[in-house]
Amino acid sequence: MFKKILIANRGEIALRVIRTCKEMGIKTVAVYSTADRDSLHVRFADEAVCIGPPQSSQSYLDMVKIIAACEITNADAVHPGYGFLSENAQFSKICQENGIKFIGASPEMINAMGDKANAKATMLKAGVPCVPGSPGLLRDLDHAKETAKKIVYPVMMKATAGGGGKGMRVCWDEKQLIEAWDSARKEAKAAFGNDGMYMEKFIEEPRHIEIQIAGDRYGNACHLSERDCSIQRRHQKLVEETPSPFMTSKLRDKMGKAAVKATKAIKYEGVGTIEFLVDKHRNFYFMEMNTRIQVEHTITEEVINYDLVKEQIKLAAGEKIVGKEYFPQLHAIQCRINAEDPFNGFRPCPGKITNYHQPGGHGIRVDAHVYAGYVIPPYYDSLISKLITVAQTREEAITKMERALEEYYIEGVMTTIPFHQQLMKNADFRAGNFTTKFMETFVMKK
Ligand code: MV4
Repeated sequence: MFKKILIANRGEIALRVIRTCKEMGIKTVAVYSTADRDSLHVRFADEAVCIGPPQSSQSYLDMVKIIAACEITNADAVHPGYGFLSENAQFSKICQENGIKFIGASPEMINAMGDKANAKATMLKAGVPCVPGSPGLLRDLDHAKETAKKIVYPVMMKATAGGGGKGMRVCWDEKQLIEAWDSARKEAKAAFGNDGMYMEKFIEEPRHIEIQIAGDRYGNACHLSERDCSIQRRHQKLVEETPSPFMTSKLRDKMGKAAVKATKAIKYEGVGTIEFLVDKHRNFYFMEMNTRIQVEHTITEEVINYDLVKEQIKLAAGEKIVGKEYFPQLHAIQCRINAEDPFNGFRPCPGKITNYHQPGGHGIRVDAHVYAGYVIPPYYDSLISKLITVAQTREEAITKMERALEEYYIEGVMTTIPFHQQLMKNADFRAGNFTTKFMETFVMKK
């Protein structure tokens, strides 16, 4: 097992990883930018190294400084959390070359899954259902037109280097396709330096349901059930829950088997997520694979009573999966509490938290790195905390969430608490009747 892990991240996830390391008897090293000097991850780690000014490019994304911090502190592994360097193939490689275990995917795996057209081809070969579309990249506009006719409009053009919706276009007819061809490629080129495009049938009003998976280096794999992440806005998730209210035991079995098949086909080591689109007929299609621990891993932990970060560290150290069948008996919901103004287009509201009181009691978990007096810096994402409730049923988890939100006091900055309060009262949400389009029509009451 590792003796000392450096956490190449900040905020709640850095603290989350430190907590598990402590329980495992592993020493921890925090790295921080000058903007995060007073952050809790710095205080709770055994050692802390300042790695530069506030801008991510000069601190949390600066690989040279992070490797140097590993060397100074003699850390034998790096946990990248989510975002930042967590899915950076070059960083994974540099760690490898310096004899530091990267607690995440190998460079080859990150590259294979980071190229979406390539990932899709790999999944198709493994027998995982994918959206009908172009086998590989589109050669030119004529090829795109031909392909669209074959799969029948509406179609979606996607950037192979994409993710998060960049370089993605829905086309309802050939005229739109012609327009999209240049604009999508230009957008992809600017964002990723790669304008490779592929095409799929457009799935209307899908649900975003993902399966948590784990694999070990001996070829064993298992799945840990699903998370419904359909409540999102501009590709930012706001609420996640498990089980999905749309799930049936038959569909879970099918999706779970597909996810395990995918994991084994690529010999995946570590924890990861297979994202699926699910249409109204409960057809499901592979969308993307995430080779990191995700923000919403918490709800899975709550319903199966299993520390996923601990599992991740154990798998990275070469331990075997204890493959067991798992059936969720509980229901968990996570609300992301962001420093944003939900009454004004969720605009970020960094600043000082002047007063802070967090909810507690049975079935409530708060993952947060903030406290009264903490200043939310403007340089990073606006996540303040993750509020998770767990109960026997979905109804009880919602009721508990309403109670917890009411108890939650964050003063000094605007937060998404009022949004979550209104969402929990929404009839469609309560009925489990929502797709990824839900937020397009949701309006805040003043
Ligand atoms: C789609 C789709 C409909 N049909 N693919 C959005 C991000 C990227 N990872 C894939 N995305 C989508 N791909 C086909 N063939 C709709 C989306 C989509 C979406 C997916 C999941 C969650 C939220 C979404 C919001 C808008 C579009």
